[in-house]
Amino acid sequence: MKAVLFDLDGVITDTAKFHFLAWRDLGAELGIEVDEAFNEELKGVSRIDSLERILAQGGVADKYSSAEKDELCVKKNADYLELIKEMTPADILPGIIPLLEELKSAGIKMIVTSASKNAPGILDLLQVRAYFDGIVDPATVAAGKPAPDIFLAGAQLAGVAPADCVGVEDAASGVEAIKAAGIVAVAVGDEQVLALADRVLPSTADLSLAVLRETWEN
Ligand code: B16
Ligand code: MG
Repeated sequence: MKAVLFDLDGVITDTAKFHFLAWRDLGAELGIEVDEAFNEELKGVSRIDSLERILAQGGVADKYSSAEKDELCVKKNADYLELIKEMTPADILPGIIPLLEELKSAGIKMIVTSASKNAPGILDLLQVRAYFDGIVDPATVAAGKPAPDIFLAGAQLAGVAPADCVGVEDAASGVEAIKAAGIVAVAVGDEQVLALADRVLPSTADLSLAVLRETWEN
């Protein structure tokens, strides 16, 4: 194992609740209910693809022009940024700093492979950006998760073969993307939702160099 490819939302910090609140409010304005179960399907999914899924859920996908959809995305993101602006290092999920320290000491490359265009700003708020050797810009990859592109780009940014990487994810779409890239997947969360992963852990607190290495070796 030469590199670890990290998802951000749901792995390094829990921004999922803020994405949910912002989508729920936008949905309410459009007369479309976004509940927590539906929100699960939006995890790891890009901003525009999330909006498309919400509009499809409301049966109104054809009612909006692409310019109007862009405007709705801008609105959602403004609400989201307002919600996350007070984030601090206290919002880093349990076990993440010890893991980043262990990986750094072992000389293992660390790359952020998040669908979020806000990832660099969030890493700055959390004061963890310096740990990472690179952040894949999701705007530069052709297809979002569950397509493998972002994880293949992550391996390339690390200068390592996909077979020598481990991807860490919290979302079904993300695990699917990691596996499609031919990369070993460690997931955090519900075993049923994340069944495609090579290993599922209940919490980020269970992540360690030993667990990642052991999963990669097997
Ligand atoms: P943004 P991840 C994903 O981040 C989120 O899980 C998903 O809910 C969000 O829509 C997506 O980023 C895009 O985020 O609107 O900030 O560009 O889980 O891939 O780190
Ligand atoms: Mg995620």
